[in-house]
Amino acid sequence: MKNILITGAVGQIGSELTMKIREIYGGDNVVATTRKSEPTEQIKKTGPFEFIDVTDRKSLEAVCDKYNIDSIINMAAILSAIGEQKPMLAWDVNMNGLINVLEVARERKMERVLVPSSIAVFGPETPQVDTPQETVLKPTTMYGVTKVSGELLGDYYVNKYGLDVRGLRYPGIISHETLPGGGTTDYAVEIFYEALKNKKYTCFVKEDTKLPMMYMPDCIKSTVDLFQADFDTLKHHSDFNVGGMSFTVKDLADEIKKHIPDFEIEYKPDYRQDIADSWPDSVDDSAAREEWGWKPSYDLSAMVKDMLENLKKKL
Ligand code: VAH
Repeated sequence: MKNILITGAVGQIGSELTMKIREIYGGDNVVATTRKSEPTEQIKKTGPFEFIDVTDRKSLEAVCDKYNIDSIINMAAILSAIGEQKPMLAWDVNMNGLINVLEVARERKMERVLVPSSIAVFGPETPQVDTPQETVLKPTTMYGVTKVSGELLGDYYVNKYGLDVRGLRYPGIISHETLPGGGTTDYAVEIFYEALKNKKYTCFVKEDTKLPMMYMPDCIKSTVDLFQADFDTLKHHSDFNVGGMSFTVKDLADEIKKHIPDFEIEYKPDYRQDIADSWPDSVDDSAAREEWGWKPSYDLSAMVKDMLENLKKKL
């Protein structure tokens, strides 16, 4: 890969992934793009930046041709919570945007496309514990519908056109650099800001809500490892389960209390409880471990310690 384009490069994952990909491939070879959000100074000064809307194929084609792009990392997405408030927007960005990315990559015979998926592909009928790589995919959110469709579309482009498409099912991602944007797992980030600022957090899901989560360094590592994996070693393509850790909100609050003893949490579940309840507690990521050597580094206590240390500096 010599010229890489990243969509959604100002989002929670995209903003840190862009910096890592630039570190590996050279800043000038990685074009960061977003629809309208202002990029950070860091992103602006370390390489090319463009405004594009993935739902507008012409804007995507123009940037791909301007920089002779040979690989696309498509981070642009409307996440689960906003997706339930604006389902047609979620379909438009997540599906029409993806079709544009895949078609532009196919027409230009690009080397590689990475399209994130999510544990949101799973639904109430899916086994909740150690969710298998191959299982029932009947999501109850529009976001989940777009992620299942995205996986099927990605694999179709692999099988029909020989386009090298890869994807991984992100769990909830926790980070201290960029706030998440409209996900159901956002509580696992908000709780740290509130604990440090107010020593109190009102959580929008119940204390026994257990979900698979991953700390951003592991998220970046899994994305880069899959992006760089040898195509011939992959039996799966667009849909790898990847796990990091699994914990309840109570586990997380109790771990934070080890550092902030007078931290208090209360629970006021809202519409996002139903979304969280439809997702698994933990996933079986043996396929990712076998096919491209996936191995997480962070557990709950290491993540909480690092998050608090970094947020204290930031806040
Ligand atoms: C969301 N953070 O909450 C995203 C993610 C697994 C959840 O896809 O929508």
